[in-house]
Amino acid sequence: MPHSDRLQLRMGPFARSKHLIAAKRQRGLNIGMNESLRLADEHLACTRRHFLGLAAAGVALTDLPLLFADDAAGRDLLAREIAKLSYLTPSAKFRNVERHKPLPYKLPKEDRLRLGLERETWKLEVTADQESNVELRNPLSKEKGTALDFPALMKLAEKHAVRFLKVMTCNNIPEPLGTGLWEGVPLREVIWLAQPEKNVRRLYYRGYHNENPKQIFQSSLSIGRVLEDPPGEQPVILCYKINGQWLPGERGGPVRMVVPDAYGFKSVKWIQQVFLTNDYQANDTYALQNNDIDSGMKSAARFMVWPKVVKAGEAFPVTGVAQCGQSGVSKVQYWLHPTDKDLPAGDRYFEKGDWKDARLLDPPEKWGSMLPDGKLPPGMGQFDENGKPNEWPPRNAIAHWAALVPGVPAGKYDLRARTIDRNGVAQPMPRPFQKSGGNRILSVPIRVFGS
Ligand SMILES: Nc1nc2c(c(=O)[nH]1)N[C@H]1C(S)=C(S)[C@@H](COP(=O)(O)O)O[C@H]1N2
Ligand SMILES: [Mo]
Repeated sequence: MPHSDRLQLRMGPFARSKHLIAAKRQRGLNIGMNESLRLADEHLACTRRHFLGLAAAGVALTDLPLLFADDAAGRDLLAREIAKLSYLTPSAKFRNVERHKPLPYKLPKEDRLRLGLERETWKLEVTADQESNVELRNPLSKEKGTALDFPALMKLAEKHAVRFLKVMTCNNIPEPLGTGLWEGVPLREVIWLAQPEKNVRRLYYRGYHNENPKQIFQSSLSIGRVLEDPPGEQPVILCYKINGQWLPGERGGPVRMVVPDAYGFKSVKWIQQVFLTNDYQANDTYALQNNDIDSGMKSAARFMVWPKVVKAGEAFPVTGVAQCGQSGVSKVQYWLHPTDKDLPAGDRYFEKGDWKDARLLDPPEKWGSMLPDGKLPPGMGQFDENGKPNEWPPRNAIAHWAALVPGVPAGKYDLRARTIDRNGVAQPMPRPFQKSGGNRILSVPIRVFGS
């Protein structure tokens, strides 16, 4: 993360897995966990099922790690937690990336109403960039009384609403911020209301910024990306719901942009203004911070749960999530390497490691307790009419993975994980530069003791 981001980022409340804390306390467990990932609870439900399945199939799991133990206490604890768990991250558990002071959603309600930060008063303007020669027949503006309001957006939603899964990831933060089921109206429907005629190459857009130019956070897209979606890709949307509920203020509500194939900075929250321009250059806030603002999502494996300490010769479980970028994910691999043994020389991207296949877990049966019966609604992008994913994992979303690592002699080890995309290319290739999305191969330390 660049220095400037570190200063500006404000994190959501530290939402560590209650289940893990309880399990740790109860059993004196010493497990590692990716504290910044808000997917922990959801994840445990999926992966535990996998390990119990292995045990049931007769795979010998000596001393199946306590986290996954099937004794009565563990079962109760897990059953209670599993009931709440899902693939989707509850909105309140996302990590927030926001830089406004005060935060728009923390203003008093009467201010939010006055400033268009509530559904009752929200308005979106779609106008021509004054420095450009765009021809627009019907600008949607507050001044002319033609701005789009929430009822008008809902009217469009009746006919055009779309829903899809997307993991929100900041290109400068290795772990995903959260996975949502986002619902909205394709932005192009609103662009067409404004009747652009010619000289339009890009659009740029911004959210509420406390009427302070220094707090403007804006992003841009080519008009082409907004008007047309490549095969298998979802549209750019004006999003008003997450996980079946109205989009809350902390997630960018009442309405935010969601750009399915892009990193988080394109998905501007508290959206209020769109400008059409004939400028051919991007003017994203993130462009000024050395970021590659044209980058599509990358595939990358991240850790969720691993043992910090294991016994020599005993197999142990490790789990994680795989973010599915534009080239998909065909598998996840892990590599356990003794810390004091030299790494292969000149092997910058760990291509010569002794990589072993992990298991990519199937789509969950229950996606989230916030959905009726945990089921996805009908009409999901990325899924067919029977609710089957067109490909797994879906592009721009995630899948859970798990591996049972065979026992090794005592010593200190580094455990690494990586994805292989659908072109057969291993992370962090084909795009290893971090300012287009942090996809470095991560490692966690594991200590193996005694015999
Ligand atoms: N208005 C506004 N929108 C914004 C931001 C912001 O600071 N202000 N941050 C962006 C960045 S950099 C990211 S990574 C995502 C994070 O989305 P989240 O807070 O819903 O997790 O929001 C984007 N949208
Ligand atoms: Mo970001």
